[in-house]
Amino acid sequence: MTLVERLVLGDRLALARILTQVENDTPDGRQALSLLYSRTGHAHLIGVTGAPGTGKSSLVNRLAMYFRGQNARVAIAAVDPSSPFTGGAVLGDRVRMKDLAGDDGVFIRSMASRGALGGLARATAAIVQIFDAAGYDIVFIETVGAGQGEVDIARLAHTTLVVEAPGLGDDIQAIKAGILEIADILVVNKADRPGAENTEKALRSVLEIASTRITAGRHHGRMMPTAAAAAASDGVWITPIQRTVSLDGQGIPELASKISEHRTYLQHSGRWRDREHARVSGQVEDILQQSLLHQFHSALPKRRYNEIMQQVFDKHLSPPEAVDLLINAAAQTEGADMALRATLPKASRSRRPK
Ligand SMILES: Nc1nc2c(ncn2[C@@H]2O[C@H](COP(=O)(O)OP(=O)(O)OP(=O)(O)O)[C@@H](O)[C@H]2O)c(=O)[nH]1
Ligand SMILES: [Mg+2]
Repeated sequence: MTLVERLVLGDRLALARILTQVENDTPDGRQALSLLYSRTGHAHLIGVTGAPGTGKSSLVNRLAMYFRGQNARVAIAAVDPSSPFTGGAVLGDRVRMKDLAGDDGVFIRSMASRGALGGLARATAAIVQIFDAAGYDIVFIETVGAGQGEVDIARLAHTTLVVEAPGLGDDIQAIKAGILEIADILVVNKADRPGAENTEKALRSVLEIASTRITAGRHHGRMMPTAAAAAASDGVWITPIQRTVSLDGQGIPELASKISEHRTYLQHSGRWRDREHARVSGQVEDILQQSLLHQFHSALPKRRYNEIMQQVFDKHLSPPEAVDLLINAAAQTEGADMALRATLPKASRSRRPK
């Protein structure tokens, strides 16, 4: 039996192996992804992001247990772009998620970044699809921080939770700057700690500012807050704030029902499909770029590449001129791929490289 056949039958070892292949983007991994793709599209993808130590893993642990209680199968991808050390991240998450150990309906995967965040987003997208195809109903994607990389990863999700905790004070500023825009639900975790109320108030005022802007109609395009985006069309989703205590589970059932409400909202408003389409086209674009670049580099001799680069360094060629020349040179090499030839800029198609 093949690994893919075993995965479909629920074999966890096969799933683990395929996840590794997919994460490393091996030919076997790509093949598995292709074979399994038609089985995807059922899982609810839930992104969980926020500053380090706000309690994301503990929260995911609690939510996972809650959804298990409703008989959903739950997978967790814990992404740690900030730490280059696999060991620490894996160990920490395993320990905190120990409540779920031994449960067959739960699968936890920790991923450490290997430098490139673009690569990490690509790997995460693929891993999430494998979980989906393997029949997990809910897939959590935990990421740390508030950078572009995390935003890219959050875009993979249908529902994004942004987790705050009291005592971080000025972090609200950072939230204002960007991450709030991706939040479908705001969570004030560690509500047992002093200052939870102030954190919630601060978040609420930020949300109010955002919603005033909606009414003023000043937000356009992808970067507008989800609430604004929703209000701009027929359906309305007002980003709720939920207090939780991951230590003892307070607020978890309420948070879980907000997550389910968001899913219903997405499905009824047509936004579920929109998000699916956005995610999948982003994935295709990403693979397309990667593969064209790969074809380009394998077609063009390194020596020729360096010669042209040297001309840019010497100011004999501008960067755009160099790109024209490079593409032209690569497309005219023996055995250059058809796809690469098609990328030839029209103007330079007849021109011979210098
Ligand atoms: N008092 C209190 N402590 C909490 C709560 N939730 C989590 N913690 C503690 O906060 C610490 C960090 O929790 P994690 O769940 O690892 O937080 P995280 O956001 O996943 O951390 P990173 O992945 O390292 O960014 C741990 O010591 C938890 O026990 C809570 O609701 N109240
Ligand atoms: Mg964590």
